[in-house]
Amino acid sequence: MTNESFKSGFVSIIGRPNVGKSTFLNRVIGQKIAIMSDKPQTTRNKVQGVLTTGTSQTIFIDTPGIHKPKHKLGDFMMKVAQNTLKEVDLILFMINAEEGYGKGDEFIIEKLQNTSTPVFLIVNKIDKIHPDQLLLLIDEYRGRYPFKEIVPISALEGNNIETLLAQIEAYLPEGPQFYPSDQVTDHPERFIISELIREKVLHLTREEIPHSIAVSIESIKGQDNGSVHVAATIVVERDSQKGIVIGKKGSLLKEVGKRARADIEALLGSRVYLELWVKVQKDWRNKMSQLRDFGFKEDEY
Ligand SMILES: Nc1nc2c(ncn2[C@@H]2O[C@H](COP(=O)(O)OP(=O)(O)OP(=O)(O)O)[C@@H](O)[C@H]2O)c(=O)[nH]1
Ligand SMILES: [Mg+2]
Repeated sequence: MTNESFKSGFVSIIGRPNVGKSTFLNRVIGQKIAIMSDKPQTTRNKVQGVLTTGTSQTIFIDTPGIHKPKHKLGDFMMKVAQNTLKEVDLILFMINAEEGYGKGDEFIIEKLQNTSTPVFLIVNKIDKIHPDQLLLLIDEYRGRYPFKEIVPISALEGNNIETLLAQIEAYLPEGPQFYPSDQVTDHPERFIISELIREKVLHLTREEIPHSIAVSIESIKGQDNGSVHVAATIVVERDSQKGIVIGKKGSLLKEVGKRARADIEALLGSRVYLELWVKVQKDWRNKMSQLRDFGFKEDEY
């Protein structure tokens, strides 16, 4: 890059679970790199998405929703979210316009008091509320923290995203292009594939299952005919959960496979043969050794 005024920087997206952080990231990147669901605590690890324009490169960091941890995995998720507050150029604190100010936000604002990084308040899901309600909500938050900008958006419908991107660019420092223009994430395909499979299980199951699963990719092999063979294991905590994930005569697992295969084919741009297994590993969320096996490595963050 010879252009001296090129800007680049890191922007972290934080907020309570389920406010739409991952939906926003995917919308901005224009490709699905972070999984989304209507269940809280969908995102477990940070996901970086890279947006390159003619004048700037922004690396967005999607983080797990901030909540009170109940197990080691939860502790890990909170550390990931909090560590991303350090060494970024801008923080986007996202809230759900439908919910008012709550304890969770209070906790996040406390954390923000310790940083000198500029913070935007992003009011998401404005498609769900009346404009009058929006003004009241903004007033409620404005007094609690010196936000540099307050930007209402709908990540789902795309409202006001371009305006927000322009405001973000204004806050980025001059800097080099860190990633090639066509690279949209720094995550290996392996990770995204395991996440896409996990997302389908989240969508097709209820209650305790979504939080009890992990997906591990055993192998990804290109075939002579140009297709790709993926073998993956869905890990659950109890035998009863294994039964649920497999479903009657294997019906649920089959549906997971069908939906995940379609997404993985879109990601890889080739035909995919997906082989899925289900395995029980008791209480894996509380075992550090198993968390590491599933790629939750603290020292990387
Ligand atoms: N109506 C509406 N729904 C939205 C909007 N943005 C996200 N959602 C929905 O909100 C739910 C949660 O979205 P996610 O993107 O998974 O939320 P998240 O903040 O990443 O959640 P965690 O990873 O659990 O912290 C999904 O069902 C989305 O479709 C929006 O602008 N409007
Ligand atoms: Mg998320």
